Amino acid sequence: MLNRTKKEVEREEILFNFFDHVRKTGGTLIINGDLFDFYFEYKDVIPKVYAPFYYQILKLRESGVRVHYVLGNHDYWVMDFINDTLFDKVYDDDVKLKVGEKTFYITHGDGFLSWDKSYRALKKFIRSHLFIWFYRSLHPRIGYSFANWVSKKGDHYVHTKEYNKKILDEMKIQSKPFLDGGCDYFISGHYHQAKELDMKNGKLLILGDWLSFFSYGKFDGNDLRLHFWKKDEKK
Ligand SMILES: [Mn+2]
Repeated sequence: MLNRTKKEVEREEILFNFFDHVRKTGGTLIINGDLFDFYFEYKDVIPKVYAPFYYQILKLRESGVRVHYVLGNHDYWVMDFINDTLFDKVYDDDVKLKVGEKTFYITHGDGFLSWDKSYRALKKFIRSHLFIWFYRSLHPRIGYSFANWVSKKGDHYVHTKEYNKKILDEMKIQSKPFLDGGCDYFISGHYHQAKELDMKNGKLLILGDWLSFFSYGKFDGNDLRLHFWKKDEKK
């Protein structure tokens, strides 16, 4: 079997269990980035460790659910497999969507913090044509080993209360112009906290994650709410 920890397999089961639920409800599923710990696609090569996941997405789509994907900072480097084969729609940047009367601003969220200047420079660099061309020319064994090393090094997604509050206060400031400018909802991932906040105009949603929160936003045609899969709906 593929080289994964017990925890990873358990999380995957919970996610697929959620997908079963979405297959029954129908609608559109928008995945807001960082679904993969690391995804880098080559002209003729895709990572095999996610094969069960690819299968689940195709199954979802076969049942009539549309699946959109907003690229995150762990999985930005996609090609035609992700863009054309796997998902109905892929966004390589923030996206504004109108559903009925409501306008959604959806961002993965990385690079939004005002003090994150060096990260924004790094982000620009690792998304540049030159960097991607260079990285793609490395053998996948090297590219993946390096990325896994970086990823494990930075694997501290459980933050202190103070840090989370600082992020939330900043995201309130960052989302305000969008919400004041006509968006009903500002949705961000990335920050590993699950928050639903009514703002002066509209609502700020920070989606949490599927590592410890198992949380998601659900729009019922009228309002967008944050849900917790394990607590609310797991049958
Ligand atoms: Mn992220």
